[in-house]
Amino acid sequence: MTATLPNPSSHPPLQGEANGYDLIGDVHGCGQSLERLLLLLGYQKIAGVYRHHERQAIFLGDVVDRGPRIREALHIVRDMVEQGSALMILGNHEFNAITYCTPGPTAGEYLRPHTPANARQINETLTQFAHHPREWQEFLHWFAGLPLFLEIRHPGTGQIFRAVHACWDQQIIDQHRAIYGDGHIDWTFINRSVQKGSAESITKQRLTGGVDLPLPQGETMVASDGYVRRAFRTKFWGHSAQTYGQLLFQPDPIPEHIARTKISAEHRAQMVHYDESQPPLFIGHYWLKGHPRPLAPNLACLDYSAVKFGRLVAYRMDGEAQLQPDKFVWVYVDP
Ligand SMILES: [Mn+2]
Repeated sequence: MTATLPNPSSHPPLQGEANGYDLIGDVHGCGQSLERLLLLLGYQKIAGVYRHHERQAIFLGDVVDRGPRIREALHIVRDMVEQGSALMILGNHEFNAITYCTPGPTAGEYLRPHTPANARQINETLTQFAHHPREWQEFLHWFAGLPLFLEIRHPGTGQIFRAVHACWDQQIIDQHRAIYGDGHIDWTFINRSVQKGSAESITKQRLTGGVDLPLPQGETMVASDGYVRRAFRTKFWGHSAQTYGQLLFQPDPIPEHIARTKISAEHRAQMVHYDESQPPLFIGHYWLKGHPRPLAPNLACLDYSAVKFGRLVAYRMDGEAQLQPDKFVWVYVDP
């Protein structure tokens, strides 16, 4: 008897074998929009799983929370990853889901405290899985096996490109690699990530949440989502920023008097620099609006607020060194 080999034409590419990669931003439960985007990108549903004969999708994290079809979106993505037609990195929402649902050392408590704000973030996901508790546990364990970042060499051009949910911080990534070899985590990492000041908490926060700076003098502001914020999101590229307003990278403005203030030496020291000599990098996370375009020649954010009736956005990466405006592909998300 001879072993049956998979038919090469029906076998999706493995990592490093694809001719191209389709990086996809924050899905946040927009399962129907995801299917429309995959079809637009030329993926076909074969035996229940979306595949492309020569391309691989890379999900940039935050598939869960907020939207109407979280469970469907997760099944689509996990099936693709298990069949080799996609890769996925962790977003802050998947990471928070793991810690929110994992019991802590104290009886009755969880690694991520069940505060009203934390509960609100995950509420839609838990509601949609209310009748599928075992399935939800399986997804949580699957999340724990995903990496925080990827670095891939395009097989055609040899060009390296990178993916992380919010911020590529080389120093933190080097530290993580020294322990784990690559972007993966384990349960020790997850347990330590909730201890304030631990290396793991800094790694998790920086890579999946980016660089937040505190508002000066302990000021607070109410963001458009209703949350009270003590910090604001900043850029980690474009180093010409002199004021906080120029450094700001979030949909909500900060108070005018802060926006005009010169960046302090202390805050300057906390900034991360991703300069234009670095390989192309893909991120999600930042709730962009408008017409998708590169943020820098080597940087694209693919989160265009799909779940707020924006766009679900992909970038078709074919190993180019400079990202091109015409390689963004998207579907509009209708109310
Ligand atoms: Mn997100």
